[in-house]
Amino acid sequence: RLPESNTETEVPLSLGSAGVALDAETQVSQIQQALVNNLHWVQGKDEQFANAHDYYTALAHSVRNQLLKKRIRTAKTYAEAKAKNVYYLSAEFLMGRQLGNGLINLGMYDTMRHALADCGLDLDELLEREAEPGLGNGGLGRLAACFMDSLTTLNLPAIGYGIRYEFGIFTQLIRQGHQVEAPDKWLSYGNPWEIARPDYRVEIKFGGHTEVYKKDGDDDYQVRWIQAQTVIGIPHDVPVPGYGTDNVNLLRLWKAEAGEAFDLDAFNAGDYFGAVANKMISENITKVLYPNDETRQGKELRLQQQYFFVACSLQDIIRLHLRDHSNLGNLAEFSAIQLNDTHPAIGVAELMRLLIDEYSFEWAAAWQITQRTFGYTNHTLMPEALEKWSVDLFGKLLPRHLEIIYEINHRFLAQVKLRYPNDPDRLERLSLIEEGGERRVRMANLACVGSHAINGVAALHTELLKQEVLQDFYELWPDKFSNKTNGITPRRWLLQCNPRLAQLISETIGDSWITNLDDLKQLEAHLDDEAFRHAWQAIKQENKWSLARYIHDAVGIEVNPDSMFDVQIKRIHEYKRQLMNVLHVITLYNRMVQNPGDHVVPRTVIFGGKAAPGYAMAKLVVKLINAVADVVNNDPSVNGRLKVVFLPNYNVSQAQRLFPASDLSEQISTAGMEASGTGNMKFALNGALTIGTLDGANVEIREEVGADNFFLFGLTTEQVAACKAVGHNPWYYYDTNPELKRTLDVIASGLFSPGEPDLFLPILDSLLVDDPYMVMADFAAYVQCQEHVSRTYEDRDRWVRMAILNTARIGKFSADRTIADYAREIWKVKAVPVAGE
Ligand code: GL4
Repeated sequence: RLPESNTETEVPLSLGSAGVALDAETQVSQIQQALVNNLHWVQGKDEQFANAHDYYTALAHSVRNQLLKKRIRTAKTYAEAKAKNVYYLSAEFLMGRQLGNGLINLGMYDTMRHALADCGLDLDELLEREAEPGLGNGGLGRLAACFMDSLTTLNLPAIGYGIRYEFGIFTQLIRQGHQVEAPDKWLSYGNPWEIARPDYRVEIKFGGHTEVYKKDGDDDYQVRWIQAQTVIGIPHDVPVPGYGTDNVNLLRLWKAEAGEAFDLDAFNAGDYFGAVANKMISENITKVLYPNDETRQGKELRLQQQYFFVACSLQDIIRLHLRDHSNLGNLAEFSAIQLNDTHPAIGVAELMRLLIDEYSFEWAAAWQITQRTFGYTNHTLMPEALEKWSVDLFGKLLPRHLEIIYEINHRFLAQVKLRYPNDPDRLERLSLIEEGGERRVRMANLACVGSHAINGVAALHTELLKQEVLQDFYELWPDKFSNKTNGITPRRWLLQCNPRLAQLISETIGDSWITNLDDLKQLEAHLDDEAFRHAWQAIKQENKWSLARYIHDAVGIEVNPDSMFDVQIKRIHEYKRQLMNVLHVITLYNRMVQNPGDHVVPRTVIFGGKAAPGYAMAKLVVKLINAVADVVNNDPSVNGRLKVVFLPNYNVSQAQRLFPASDLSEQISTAGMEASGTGNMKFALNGALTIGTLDGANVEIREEVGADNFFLFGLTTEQVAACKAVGHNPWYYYDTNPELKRTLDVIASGLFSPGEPDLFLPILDSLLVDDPYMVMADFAAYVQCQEHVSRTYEDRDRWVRMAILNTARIGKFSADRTIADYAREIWKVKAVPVAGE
């Protein structure tokens, strides 16, 4: 039922752009024409042989063509405007699937669905064919992706720079309840969204030594770096659409390839295999994403990855600057480079090296340009995440950078000494080099010294940065510090993932919320409209039914869509306290076994999340969740009133199914440990209520939605600190709380580990020996708060009102607001809108 293909080279689709509005019939037939052209001329197949993947690829190319058309005009507009650009440097971009998002942002989604249905194709089915680009671990990488969406939607000229990992975050399998990792071969069917740009290749040096020399006709000495190895960086560009705009920005990801000159030596010496081996070593740099969140991996390859993508990006930024300007003296006026955590912090030393060694700037001038150009965002208070590289390793891999860091440090500490003449401890703490034991380069200190702006990602987190982790820097430069509370894109996290709710909202208050999320406030005026509340509830119910089907297909568990969907989805980490959640589940189970006749509010407790492969305790928690699920789900006396689900391989695509179907959002980290959280925002936006501690952005979410519409429990940051100061005694809680005692005893009894009675001993030990995450201390308050949650859920009308208020009052957490704040206060960049066709 598709038309004949034609040989026009330009696909004649012109939807979503301002200007000529085609009538619906013409639009549909043009979409079908584009699709068949791409099927034939991109995939080289016709309808007789094409499979779903071919149709997906053809469709992706149709959307990509629209994006590229806009991109070409965007590039022209930006070049003419000579405007200031944002360069967002991040080792992770967790973009999620591109096709659905591209269709939404281009305004083509409904027309496309219709056009495909008209020729017997199901859009949803094709969307499922796309491999998820999992180029990040969790919140930090996903934040970078939300920021790209908002940067473009706000028409800000921006490039996201990162790494094109051949293998993204591992695929999580569950075997006998244990996590097993499998490689993520996301590129095996090709990637229609990227364009390789070998013409913008750059050369990156590694290793070797430095030497002093005199430039011709110059009296001054210069330093040059004689490398041991050269690696080539090839940029791969992914177009990033915004919502309702003709601007299209770029995500530019670097792939490492072997540098030829070096291979040739070995080749000419007759060492053919040696030459090829060298090629493999180079290409390893961008092979695989390190799967740790909140822990550092002190591996040489990780430092190579960091330097590689930063050095590639800085060369690219300089190339772009020199295209429009005669020299680099005004770089900071036209470029704002943001460091997404310390992973790209080596950029400070690399820009200094480029300016001084390659472009002959004096130190002072180079330093001023560098500081004015960089901004640094800190994303965690966890000490195990603070990056420190051994001076030995650093000097071996980046000898010139180590010299430059020593020089930065020397000048910096001289300045500190002037201000604090008799304070050697402070000097020691501020130093870029950690002494005592193995000397190490402190990347957070390098980032602080080399940036003009330092920010945290939620109000509480920024305060704790100022008081604790970065206190000395705050005392030195209070004006450098500011808070930028995280946000999420309403496009992917409501419009795309929850179309039914999005439609109800737009029918009720119009669709301005899509780009101005504060407009959701207007929903409050409809709170007393019974029909509206019913419609709201019916949508949640439909979403729960569809999640129930998904759960059944994924893990074979039958869940009751009328039960409360109680959801905790995030990386598995002790501080996030999935363990406390499971202990609550076991407690509910114990009650059912002991008092089978008691009335209970039925719950489905859903978990999703990956554990770092080397994080034994987190993996054991995954096993415990699955073991508890096995017992609870198969005990007839429970009678379906409690179900436990661990969904394997939590990722962005799965998240898009989970948030819209959730009733209760678990945000239960130990106070003072979660920098912000962003899943908390996605739940509330989709009308789930939060049970949470006063941690990260929870504090501000509660402020916005109102204390009455948030289930708060647990110790505060100050109380946690006070408790630890006097010596926290977990046994006290075991001895005085009979339900908690029973819960731990049941685990110890081996009920959840038949044949392996000692399996969960490390968990019990951790709880009873030092309980660093205060699970024992917060448990009673958590259980009590959960009872309050259950009682509230029984009053369904009250619950729906609270849910509506959560959605209505969550506008602050749009990434559009976050990005507007960065743009105004840190980057000083202005919008450059691209004119419609
Ligand atoms: C994180 C924080 O843990 C998380 O709270 C925050 O929301 C996110 C984005 O700012 O950054 N830091 C690291 S490391 N991983 C994260 O997800």
